[in-house]
Amino acid sequence: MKSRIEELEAAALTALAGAANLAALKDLSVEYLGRKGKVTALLRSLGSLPPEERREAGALVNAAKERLTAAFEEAEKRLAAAGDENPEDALDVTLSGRPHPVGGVHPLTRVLAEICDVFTRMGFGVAKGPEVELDWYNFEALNFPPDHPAREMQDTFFISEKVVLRTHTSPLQVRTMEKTAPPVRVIAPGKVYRCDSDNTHTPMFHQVEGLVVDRGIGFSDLKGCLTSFIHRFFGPEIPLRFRPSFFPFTEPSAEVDMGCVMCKGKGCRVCKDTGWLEILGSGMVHPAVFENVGYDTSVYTGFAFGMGVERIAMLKYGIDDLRKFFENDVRFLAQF
Ligand code: 2U9
Repeated sequence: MKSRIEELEAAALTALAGAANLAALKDLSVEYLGRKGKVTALLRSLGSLPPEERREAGALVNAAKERLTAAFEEAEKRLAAAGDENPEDALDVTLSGRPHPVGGVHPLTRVLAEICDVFTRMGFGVAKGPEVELDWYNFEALNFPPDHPAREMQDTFFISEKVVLRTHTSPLQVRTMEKTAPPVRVIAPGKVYRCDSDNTHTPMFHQVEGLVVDRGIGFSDLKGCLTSFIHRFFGPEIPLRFRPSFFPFTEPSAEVDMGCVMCKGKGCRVCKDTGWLEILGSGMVHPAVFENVGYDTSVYTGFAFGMGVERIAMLKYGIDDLRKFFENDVRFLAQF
């Protein structure tokens, strides 16, 4: 009897050592310690022993059962801590995959990059600079004298009397001209700030401005450059018109309209039944601006232009509400 107990215990411990995972361990536990298991059967068989042997054999089987129970518990802890390493149990290859949503480029970033791309292909450089600006770069150098009424159009956020959040990206071109002698061919993309907030205005928006300075630059260069841009960006068939306008930093100035991309000029809600959409502002750089940066106005002329990126993006993608760009609703953003 003693050797049968020892053999059974040894066999159980060998099997236990080979159990690769919790499921195999459970099967072994049933096989040895379960109600119909081998140890239980051995205990039951004690009844057939002569009474004088029964007591000693009973003690041996019970001791073996206790050791095995402890060994099973130990093995269970070890396997649970190590994680289930049998790939068949760890991985259900029939489960459908978990989707990992892929992020996208924000529509404004995309449109900004596309605008810059058209101009860099034409040979423009890209200027970068501070969003917190000196009054000099934002206004004075651009021919806005102190107390000039045109300053009021800009709804400025003031940091202090002489420091503002830039209301346009024009300071970048002034800084470029200060650093570089003509010829200059640069675009100035970036965030601008105006103290204005309603359905069609946000306190921060994006602009791309441009500046070309050289000998003999005329209004025809302005028209050619902006026509090329709009035709590249919106399509080669789009009609354009140049309307007289006013900006302190350009003279003469012109606003550029393109045929409505929604109704093809027939008249609709977007173009307010005019058939035309205002797309950018432009003009020949005012000589006072050149004087402020030390450019010789008897030698150099130039043109400049500016556009709102949100407006361009709305027209390009048929978006009807400016605020959609800033709500960060993924259902909107995922469409781009
Ligand atoms: C320098 C000289 C001249 C930049 C220009 C405009 C016309 C213009 C608006 C378009 C829509 C601003 O975002 S918007 O509201 N801009 O109409 N901007 S000319 O002229 C410059 C810039 C820099 C040194």
